[in-house]
Amino acid sequence: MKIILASFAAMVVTSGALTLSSQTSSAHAVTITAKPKQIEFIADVWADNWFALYANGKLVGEDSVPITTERSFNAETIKFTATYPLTIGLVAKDFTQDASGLEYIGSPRQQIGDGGIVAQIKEVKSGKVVTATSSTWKSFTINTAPLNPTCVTSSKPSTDCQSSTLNVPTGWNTASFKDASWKSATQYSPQDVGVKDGYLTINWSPSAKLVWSSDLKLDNTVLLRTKVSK
Ligand SMILES: [Ca+2]
Ligand SMILES: [Ca+2]
Repeated sequence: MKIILASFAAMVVTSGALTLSSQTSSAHAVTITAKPKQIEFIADVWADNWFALYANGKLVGEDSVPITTERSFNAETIKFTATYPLTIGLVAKDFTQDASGLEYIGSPRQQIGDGGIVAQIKEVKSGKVVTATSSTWKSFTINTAPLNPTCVTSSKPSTDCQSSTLNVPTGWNTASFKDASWKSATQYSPQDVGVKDGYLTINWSPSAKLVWSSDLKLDNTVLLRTKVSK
């Protein structure tokens, strides 16, 4: 009976509305942790030559044509479910025949190939583009080859060309990863990248830009990431 009276005494009427005093509401406070809402997304990705797509650290799709394929210019459309805040990670790889970084080795076309990737991610329900690759994304280069581009004319590039490969940073595709030391992705024009095949089949949002590290030719494996807070 005492408790009921105490609670009643703490209630005040303000402008006709019944309000609990702060003392009463804090005494009865209940913390409710809402489960983050699962949202359906759809991603369009085109890569010269290969990619893997991560959402909140989880692999949600990858290029169906292996990186061992010399000419691979297909686009992929990937559906996945994830929650906000949404951290998107892309592994982007340019094809190289071996560690030299070259392609068409031993043929008259022996050359240093180039990369390039574009992606847009929409909410399935609203169709709204929630993120798309641009210079607002961060990039980190894992593999560079050749480090000595003059080796492109060598008759034995596999021994003459030098390369550099870093470890993939742990947790690079998760929300908590500190990417302050990463560089802004570099935007390229369709002409720079030489877009073809699958690129032409997707209706790209104007916000979706072709990106890579600052070196479209010599950097062959690049990580890209962004965070979308909703
Ligand atoms: Ca390429
Ligand atoms: Ca290359």
